[in-house]
Amino acid sequence: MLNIVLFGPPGSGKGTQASRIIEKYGLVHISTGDLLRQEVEDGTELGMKAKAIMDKGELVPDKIVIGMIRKKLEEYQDGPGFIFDGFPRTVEQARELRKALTDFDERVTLMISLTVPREELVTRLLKRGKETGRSDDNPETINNRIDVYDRQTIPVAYYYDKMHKHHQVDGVGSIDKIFDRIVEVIEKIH
Ligand code: B4P
Repeated sequence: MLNIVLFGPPGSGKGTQASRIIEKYGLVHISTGDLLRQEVEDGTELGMKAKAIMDKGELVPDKIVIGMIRKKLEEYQDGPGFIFDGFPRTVEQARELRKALTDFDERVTLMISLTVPREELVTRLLKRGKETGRSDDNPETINNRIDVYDRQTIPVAYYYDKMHKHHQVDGVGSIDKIFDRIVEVIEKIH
């Protein structure tokens, strides 16, 4: 299996690049953001709880997110591999992912981290907010999401660094160019 963690701050292009990677490698896409937004749309109890947290730009509790991931892993355990988009976002989530994959005799193959300056992140997310009306793409929430990333999510990069699985990719430029940089990293390892 090829199991990729796609990492980076909000607006760094994770969702955008994940679709390209899936097209090329046929991986199963697991985006915790998409899964949570689906719960919100379905009006479930979990979704109602998650919406309030997401609208503030905070992280949904680890327990909830890990439960959703385990369900997906079980569903697609015989597939070609996974792309984890926007997960793990805390060291606790990274540890739990490791445990869950070990249960299936699997592991994270590599982690790709997209680097983009804060100013560019804000510009991209404000643009998306205007175009799609996504409720967490407003100035106040965007700034908090980036702060939360710096505080709670950056340590995940050190976690994968220690295992020599962390690969940084410049996330500025055209979508095609960034995709080429990602493929170069994947091909070197896989
Ligand atoms: P996510 O859905 O993961 O949202 P995101 O970080 O903003 O990334 P997204 O994939 O949507 O955007 P992308 O960078 O591709 O999370 C939303 C919320 O859900 C979180 O704040 C949190 O509350 C909760 N959550 C999710 N996962 C969680 C977890 N594991 N634990 C706890 N809570 C969790 O793209 C952004 C924009 O940039 C797009 O409009 C795109 O068109 C544009 N773009 C992309 N590449 C570009 C490029 N090269 N140049 C110019 N623009 C580009």
